[in-house]
Amino acid sequence: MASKTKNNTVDAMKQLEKIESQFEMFQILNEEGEVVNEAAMPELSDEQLQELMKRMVYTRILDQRSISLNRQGRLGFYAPTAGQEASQLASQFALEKEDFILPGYRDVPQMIWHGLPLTQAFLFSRGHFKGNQIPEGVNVISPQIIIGAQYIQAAGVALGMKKRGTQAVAVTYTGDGGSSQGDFYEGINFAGAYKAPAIFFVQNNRFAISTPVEKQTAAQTIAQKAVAAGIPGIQVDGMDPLAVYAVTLEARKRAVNGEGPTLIETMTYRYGPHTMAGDDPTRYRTSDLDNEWEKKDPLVRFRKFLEKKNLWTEDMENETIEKAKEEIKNAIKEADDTPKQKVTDLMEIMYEEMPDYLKEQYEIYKEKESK
Ligand SMILES: Cc1ncc(C[n+]2csc(CCOP(=O)(O)OP(=O)(O)O)c2C)c(N)n1
Ligand SMILES: [Mg+2]
Repeated sequence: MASKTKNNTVDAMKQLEKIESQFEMFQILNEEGEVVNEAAMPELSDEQLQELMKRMVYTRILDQRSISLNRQGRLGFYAPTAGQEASQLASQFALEKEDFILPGYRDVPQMIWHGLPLTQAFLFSRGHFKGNQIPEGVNVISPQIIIGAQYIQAAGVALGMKKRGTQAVAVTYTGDGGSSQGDFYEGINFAGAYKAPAIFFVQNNRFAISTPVEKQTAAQTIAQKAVAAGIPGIQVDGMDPLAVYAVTLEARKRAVNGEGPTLIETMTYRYGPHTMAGDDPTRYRTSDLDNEWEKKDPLVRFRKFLEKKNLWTEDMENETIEKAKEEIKNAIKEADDTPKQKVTDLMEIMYEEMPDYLKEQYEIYKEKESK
């Protein structure tokens, strides 16, 4: 028998509505490139603003070239990035070299701007082991394919940094779909409990392959999931590079000051398919939705902002595009010139000391490869 509701029962719905209403999207530049939040403007020099624009233009070209190279059969796995440049590059722009990035499969741009040579990004795409041999001093690990697993690893890296007294942060990225995984909750909860210096990004591009975010969660925002972990959560306009930069910088400051992790939800969109492995977005997204988001484009918005300040010209844009094309051409050539990986390579790099049961197979392959 259902019991009668008492008058003094907590109004749980009201409590939820109150919490959800607090999570407003933070923005500095609107779609027209106008500053709508002067007080929050980050202190960036003219050169830094230009550099950020260059990186976004460069990365848009890298995306276009990577898609073509994939279609020509010259690249393997590739997850398109166009649309997500502000979310990816403005967040990395707020980091220091000693910070450690734990990326997902779509986050190759952040790895490159954190120091990974382009050739290695191409080798990673081809499944070559040299793509995963990150140079000393470049603080990134290979992109995570298991959705959400990088959140757990980031919590661990951040705790390690804290224990060593390193003045740096662990930064990780997942998607809206990733925020449904158990690892997501375990990661933010653990980092919160230990006040570990981590920044957890959820790049909410509205779809997990074909699943819309509305089917992913009943929560109004992903940022509010931070509340349960007892850490700050911020929803930011992920098409606005200045807003993304500003919230990342603040989260970083808090983390190195010993104040613990932050969850940042960037509202963004991927223009292309999920990956190049046959996904067709027209089957689950309308052209109206695509158009709505293309109007928010981070490059268009930031270009308008810079042009008004006389900080960006067509010549600068073309120079950046040419530089990108030239560097991409050289990097792909270098990847082509890299010796093909052999079975014995994989066996050699896997173990410091090869187990006896593999030694026999190793000799067989060594013999085959010598012919
Ligand atoms: C644990 C796990 N489950 C399922 C998959 C298959 N998978 C690959 S990408 C993806 C969707 C992820 O969407 P989201 O987190 O929103 O990231 P986005 O691709 O949109 O950047 C899924 C389900 C996987 N890689 N790992
Ligand atoms: Mg997504």
